[in-house]
Amino acid sequence: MSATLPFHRPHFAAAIQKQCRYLNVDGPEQLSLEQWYQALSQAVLDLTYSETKPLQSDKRHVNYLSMEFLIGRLTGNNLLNLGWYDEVRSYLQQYQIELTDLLEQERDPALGNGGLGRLAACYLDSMAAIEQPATGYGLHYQYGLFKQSFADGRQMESGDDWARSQYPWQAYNHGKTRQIGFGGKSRQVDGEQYHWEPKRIIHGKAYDLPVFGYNNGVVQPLRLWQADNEQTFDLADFNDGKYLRAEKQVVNAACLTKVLYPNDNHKNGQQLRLMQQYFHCACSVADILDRHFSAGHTLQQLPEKQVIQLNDTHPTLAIPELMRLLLDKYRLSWDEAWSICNRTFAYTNHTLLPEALEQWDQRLFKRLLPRHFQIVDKINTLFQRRVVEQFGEDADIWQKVAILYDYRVRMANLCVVSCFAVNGVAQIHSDLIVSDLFPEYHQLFPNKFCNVTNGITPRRWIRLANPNLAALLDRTLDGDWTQNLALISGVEKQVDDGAFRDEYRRIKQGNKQLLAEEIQRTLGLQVNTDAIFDIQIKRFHEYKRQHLNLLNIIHSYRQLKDNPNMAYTPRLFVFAGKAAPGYYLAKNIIHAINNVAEVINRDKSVRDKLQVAFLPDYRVSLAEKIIPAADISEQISMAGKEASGTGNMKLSLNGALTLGTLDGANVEIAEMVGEENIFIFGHTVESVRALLKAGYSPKQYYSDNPSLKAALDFLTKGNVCRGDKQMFRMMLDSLLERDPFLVLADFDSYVSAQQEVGQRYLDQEAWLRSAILNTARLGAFSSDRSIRDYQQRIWLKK
Ligand code: 26V
Repeated sequence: MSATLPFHRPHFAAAIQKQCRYLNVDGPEQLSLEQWYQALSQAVLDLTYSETKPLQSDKRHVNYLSMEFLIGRLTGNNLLNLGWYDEVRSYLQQYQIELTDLLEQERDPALGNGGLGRLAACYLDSMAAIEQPATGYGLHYQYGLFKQSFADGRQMESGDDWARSQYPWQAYNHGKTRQIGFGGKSRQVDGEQYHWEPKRIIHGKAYDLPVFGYNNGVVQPLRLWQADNEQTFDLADFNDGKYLRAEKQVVNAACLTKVLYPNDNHKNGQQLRLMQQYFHCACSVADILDRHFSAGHTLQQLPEKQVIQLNDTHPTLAIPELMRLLLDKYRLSWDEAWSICNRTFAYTNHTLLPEALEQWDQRLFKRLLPRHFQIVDKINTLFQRRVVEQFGEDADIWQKVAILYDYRVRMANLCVVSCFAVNGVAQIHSDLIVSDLFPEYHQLFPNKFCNVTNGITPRRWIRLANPNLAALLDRTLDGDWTQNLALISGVEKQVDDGAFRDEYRRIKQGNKQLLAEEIQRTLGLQVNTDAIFDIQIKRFHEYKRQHLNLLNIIHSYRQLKDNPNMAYTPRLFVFAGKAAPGYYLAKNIIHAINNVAEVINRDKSVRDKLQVAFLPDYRVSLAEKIIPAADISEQISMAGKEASGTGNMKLSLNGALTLGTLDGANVEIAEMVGEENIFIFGHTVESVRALLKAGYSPKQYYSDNPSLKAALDFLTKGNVCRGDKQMFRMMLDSLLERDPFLVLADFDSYVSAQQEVGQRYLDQEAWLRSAILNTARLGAFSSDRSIRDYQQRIWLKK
């Protein structure tokens, strides 16, 4: 174990004083809150710069390649991991500065879409914590995910120029600039030897962010590549006198990392996206080789010293890029190069949705990356021989497993063929990968496939987000649960202890009060903090079924209107989440929720019983405010569609009871917490299959179920649609004509489960017990455990 970094108050004071000089103020007393934040984070960087050290270890170095890292705000997290949080808080008190207010000044870089990006950030935290040497490689987007606001209930998007004002946690790394080629030709030089002559070159500049390990003095980099417009003139065009065309390409180069693609679980065939992917891979692979050689290792040692973990198929081009370098630059034979690649790359699959599986147009691919195309073509041809050996000449099988097919390059297939390991992100998902997505591959390579269930870092998701719960755990448990979350099972012994129960209840109530204040500030809505806080926070997607939640809300509202004296446990429904700007149906659902919310929240007759709050601009820092306040965690995807989910883990660990389907990690959460402490409803993977096979007719459900009919019809009546019956047509047509995610088929079961939730909440003592048991039994969902699984099941294999 490395040692923790001591905190020297005088050194710290001096570092702040130095920042005051940079900021042109006389002393700390004169700093504004924003300046305090700048001074504090810079001071921490200065003080840690020479003190922390990269890990010295014989372990294989993990190169985690991801197009997305949703890192969240860093200052609080870094202070916490350094063990300086309390000292800095007390230091600030002499200036009447509240550390939490200061931390609110920080931007929350949105360099990812959702679960996949946040998972990458949790994994960096865990690798530093458990001393797994690692480098994160990503892109330095100028604009992160758009900011969301609402206008008349509709989603509005605006740009998020996150690093425009000074962002203290990144450092430009001068020595690491790369030159990346695009286009041009691949020429045969002699015999089997090829040489790629790109048409143009784009520079990749490295920005490093520090990832501190928890209490161990470790720091390792998250390296983000930014495209640069220096020297990007197409020289040939320039000399031809086509000056303007040459200049246009300067603009293009600067565009390359301009913006994060805002799609999530949906494919996007644009050239710029493919260029981003190659740029990310080429910069990262070159950097990995540099580091490997600097450590004195040989090419043959690459698989023994390095592993390249691909976060979904987005960084797949790293495979042909490494092949190209091994073949063309280092002059290895095909077999030698292939053997190295084959033992270096591992692939994590994050979705089964067919529309999210990446495929590139072959002509586009070839035009942009001619040499890489040749390499992929050869991998495909050699693989075809293998398939014929195993299955004979079978066109149906080839159609499924081919890498090149129908003028498309299929990235997932390239990954499975080239990597030594393929993993899913929850047990049910990994099983479905083998049984539904890649059964033929499983026959060919039975040992490649495994499961690593996702996890979340307890540092951010308890210690930082829920400090009062953290303090209670500190007092209750022996040993540091922050680095060994398995210890949290010790809470189970306290479940009947009066003092512990009172404290746990008080903390939840306090967190609900804080969220109520946030809702009041952002929406001007005063909410009832005795209500059940029922939370659905995630990207908007049909398969996640926010509209199922909405239909139950409408159903409850109608019942309350018809029967004002009926027994109903007060509810606050909270939503947060963004829809991809081009995903009109998802935006239509957002609009519907906002309009229904407005009607309900304005209706005095249901006030204090039913309220709906849709908080705009969901992001990591907002999640930290919502999650500790949750009573119910909505995880209601159609079974088989949500690969894992990670919000489900955060909510349950913080004492929310899950209301969910048997999908993704919900299945494992149910096993851990026990069926008395979770609400499971709806079709299962098997019954979904049977229903679809028998022929599913949503209209039938509509006509047979008067409550469902009334709930759907509500959306075309009165104030909700402001007299415009067409307003929610897109959503209604989809539900009534196709309903691809069985919303109507699960309506009854969901409504019953919601009624049971209301009943159970009336017994406050039993509810509290369940909440405590959720916290106590979720230790296995720490991302430290996930990383250890990766070590044992994947990174130790070669
Ligand atoms: C796909 C695409 C397609 C091309 C355009 C840009 C883009 C961006 C992201 C994606 C990712 C789709 C896969 C994904 O995010 N999966 C989620 O991964 C989480 C972490 O494993 C998991 O918890 C969620 O269940 C799963 O939906």
